Amino acid sequence: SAKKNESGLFISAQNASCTVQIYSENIFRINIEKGQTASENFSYAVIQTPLKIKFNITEKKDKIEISTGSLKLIISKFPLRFSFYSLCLKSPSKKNNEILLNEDDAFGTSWIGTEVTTYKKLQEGEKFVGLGEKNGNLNRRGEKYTHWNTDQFAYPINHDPLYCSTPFYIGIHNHSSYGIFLDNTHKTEFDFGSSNERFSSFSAANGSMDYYFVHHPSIADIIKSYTWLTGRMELPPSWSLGFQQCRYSYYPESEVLNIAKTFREKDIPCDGIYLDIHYMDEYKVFTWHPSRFPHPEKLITALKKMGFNLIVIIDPGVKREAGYDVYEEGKKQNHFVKFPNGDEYVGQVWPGWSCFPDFTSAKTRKWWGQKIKLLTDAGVEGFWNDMNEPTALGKHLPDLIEFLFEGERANHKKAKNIYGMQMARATFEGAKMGLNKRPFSLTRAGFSGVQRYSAVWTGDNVSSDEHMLAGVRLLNSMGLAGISFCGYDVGGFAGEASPELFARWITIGAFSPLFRCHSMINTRDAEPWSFGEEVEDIARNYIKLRYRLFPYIYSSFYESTQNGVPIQKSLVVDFFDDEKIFHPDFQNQYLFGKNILVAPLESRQEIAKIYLPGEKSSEGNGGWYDFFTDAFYKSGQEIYSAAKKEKLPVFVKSGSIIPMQSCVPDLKKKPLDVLFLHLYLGSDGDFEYYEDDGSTFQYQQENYYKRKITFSQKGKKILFEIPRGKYRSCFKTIKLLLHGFEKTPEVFLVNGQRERAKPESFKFFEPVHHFDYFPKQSEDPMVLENIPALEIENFSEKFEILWK
Ligand code: MIG
Repeated sequence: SAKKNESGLFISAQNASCTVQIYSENIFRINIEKGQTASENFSYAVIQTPLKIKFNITEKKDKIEISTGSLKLIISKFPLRFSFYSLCLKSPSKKNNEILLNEDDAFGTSWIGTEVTTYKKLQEGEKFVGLGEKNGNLNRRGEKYTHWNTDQFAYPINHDPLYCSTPFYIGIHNHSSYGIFLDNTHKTEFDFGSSNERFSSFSAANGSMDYYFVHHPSIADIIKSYTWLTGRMELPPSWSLGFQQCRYSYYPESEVLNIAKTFREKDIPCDGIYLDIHYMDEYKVFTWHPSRFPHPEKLITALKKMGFNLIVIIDPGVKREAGYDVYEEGKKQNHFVKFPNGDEYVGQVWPGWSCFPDFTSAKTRKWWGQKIKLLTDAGVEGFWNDMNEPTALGKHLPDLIEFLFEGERANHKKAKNIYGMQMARATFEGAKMGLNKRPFSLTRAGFSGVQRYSAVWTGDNVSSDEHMLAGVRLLNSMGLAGISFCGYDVGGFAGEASPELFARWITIGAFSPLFRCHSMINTRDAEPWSFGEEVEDIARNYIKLRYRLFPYIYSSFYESTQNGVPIQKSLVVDFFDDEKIFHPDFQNQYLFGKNILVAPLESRQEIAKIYLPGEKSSEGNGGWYDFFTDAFYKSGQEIYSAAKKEKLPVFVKSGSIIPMQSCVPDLKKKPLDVLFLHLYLGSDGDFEYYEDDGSTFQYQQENYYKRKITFSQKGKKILFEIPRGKYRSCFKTIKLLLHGFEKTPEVFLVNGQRERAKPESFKFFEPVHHFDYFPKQSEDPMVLENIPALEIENFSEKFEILWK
């Protein structure tokens, strides 16, 4: 029997009950439980409640139909099965009322012991993508994955599970796509037809079958809906988008200062330096080692003078030691995780036997946040949460330990996957209070929604070519699960990179959201200058390029805070209907921001095979430009491109608008007052430019400079809309560089005024010095000559540029 209510309906079946809730036009929640009661499942991940929208329900003898304008669910009664249909597909190849997903007739949702599983029919040609930090191919068909936050040092590239769990995937078939988010923190499993041709399934070891079905015609919108449900990242401080140098571990303070000085002497931009566990006194969290770091404030002030922020590691384990105030306080105030009989759980981590704060308690998070103040008071602005799977030096904590879980109470089996995210939350919220400006926070473990509190990195990778490319795929996949700010250890954590590998890795890393070098204790030096002068030149070139691209990158981050669309964006987001992008040769390719295509490749490979996606149209001249040479290629073809280590294959889509600035040593410094706007002709395009002070929360009071720029190919027109917001751009002049004219028009009309374009040369890189046999410069100077450029000085009002 079914009962209609405000947000959907409640269904009572023979052995189970089911709540269907309409969250939005495009999101339906299904929650199936044993027994006849509908419980309000508490969720750490979901921050929304159902929108008040209209939906229709019709009930017949054997089925119930429930629909919004976009999505229809047919629930058959005997047996209870769920089928989803699209009502929002419009193009001829994508038909409405076609099945998006239905269930295995025999199995539907069922239990084995406490484990609950939902079986969906494999659709014809169905592909699966996403699931966050998961190894493997872009298309996950034929594989099975587990979500169980795990500390795995030097994980093999097919290893599963890793550190962070986001049980959200996207299914693709029949020119259409949908998303499923299983909101259950227990161990969950996703089987995409791994040993059968009949079903895909998802299951949870315990708790209810609580999932959200999301559907839109585009994957970007599916991610937008998923991040509406689970939240989006807050705008990070601009400095955290610069280059960051890490090491296990830099100490004492003189070494830290030396590293900082070397960056400046060598003219390599950098914004952050990390302290790993050796900065603490006996690895005790919230302490400083007395001889290695006797004057943290002084050190931090000196670093800030040179343009660096300090980021420190924080582990959850609190050393059990009489007289250690953090331990004593935590014990007295009841902050630590306990066994069911009330004894403290004690596990072994870096400081020795340690207790674990219960981050699923609001009181404990607050306490932790106040401790963070000890660090912010010293001037720390970056926080690196490690070991929060949680792990006892790679070992699993006992299942019976207990967590508050916001009053619901839970054992470790239920709390494990959420622990890391709640630690990141405690750290982030404490840091915000302590700093009163945007902190940078990084975490290893997390769960769906972790993006609200922290960036995530992919843990202990290895210095190898295959790991470098596997890492690219990890980030591509994390972006599909709402984690826009993510990164891998450039150069590889475990093992040692060859100069070639380090060079390639840093060029790719320059086009990743979090750009950080890190390496393991007792391995070779791994700073950008540690691999010889040739590699140093390459590293400098690409790090500088990253800094020059800052206006583009920052605008992309801003956009992602608004719609959750990944910054490192797998090609599947824009081109899911194109078979080719799933091909192993091309699956690593991604877009960095809206329009820059990156084609990563192994270090020794000197020729890249690349697929340039997009429709092959006879009309128009849409396509891709080689970023460094301006060579133009039509969409929808495979090409080969020279890819020596100093030239990563990077392309820009026609119709792109890419803003760039002059290079700065660190992003707290203002660039020169010219904003370079590169426009690539060929198709229509637009870009939302975004700027603010880069560090405070003032942008939340409209203290930003936001401006839409649109380009019409047919109309031969570029339009700059009136800037929105109260912030004043730091740029005084726009230099518009027009790429792709076969013949430059004689005159341009800038707001009606006749102007001539001046030929400009644009230099990407300084020559690289090769030292193989004898000193020689790179053959390719990477300068673009004769690009028509227009200089616009007064650009505060709306204006347009026309040509014939
Ligand atoms: O047990 O803090 O993934 O980045 O350097 C190892 C030392 C603990 C693991 C992290 C790694 C970090 C290391 N940590």
